[in-house]
Amino acid sequence: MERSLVLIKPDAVQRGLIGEVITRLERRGLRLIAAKFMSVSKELAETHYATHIGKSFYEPLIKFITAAPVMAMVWQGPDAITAIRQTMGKTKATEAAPGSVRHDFALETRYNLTHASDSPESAEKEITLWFKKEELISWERDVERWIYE
Ligand code: 3AN
Repeated sequence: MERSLVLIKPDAVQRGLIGEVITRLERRGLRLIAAKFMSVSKELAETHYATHIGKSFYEPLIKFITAAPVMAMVWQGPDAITAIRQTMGKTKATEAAPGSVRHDFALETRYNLTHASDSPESAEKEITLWFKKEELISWERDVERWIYE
């Protein structure tokens, strides 16, 4: 079973797309195990995007992610990292598959609505960065037996 950090970023929050993104992940069959609506400090933003330091879009990206609240979540499921990134669509909105969140609601890369972990290793790092251990809820979603074994 895999887990992924998912951020509904300031653009999606401002545009009223929190419910839309959560609905898609729930309907896909994934299990929500943590969620908090929060402001992002500069320090948290810089740690989260540390791999992008020095890139042309880094400074605007930090400004963007700290400009308004985000909905931070952890979702779990089989192959969750690939499944969630597929539901979100490719980073560049104009290359995202039809039916994905970024295809359906985004046009530009900076305003691409969501973040989702890109590997099990970064997922574990990101989950530890954004959530305390006790904020992760252990529960059974009964319908899962009709979605996967
Ligand atoms: P993803 O969020 O799909 O994993 P990353 O990790 O390559 O993509 O990029 C992190 C974030 O940085 C993106 N979600 C986007 O907001 C921003 N970003 C990436 N590439 C660009 C770019 N070429 N121009 C502007 N913003 C970018």
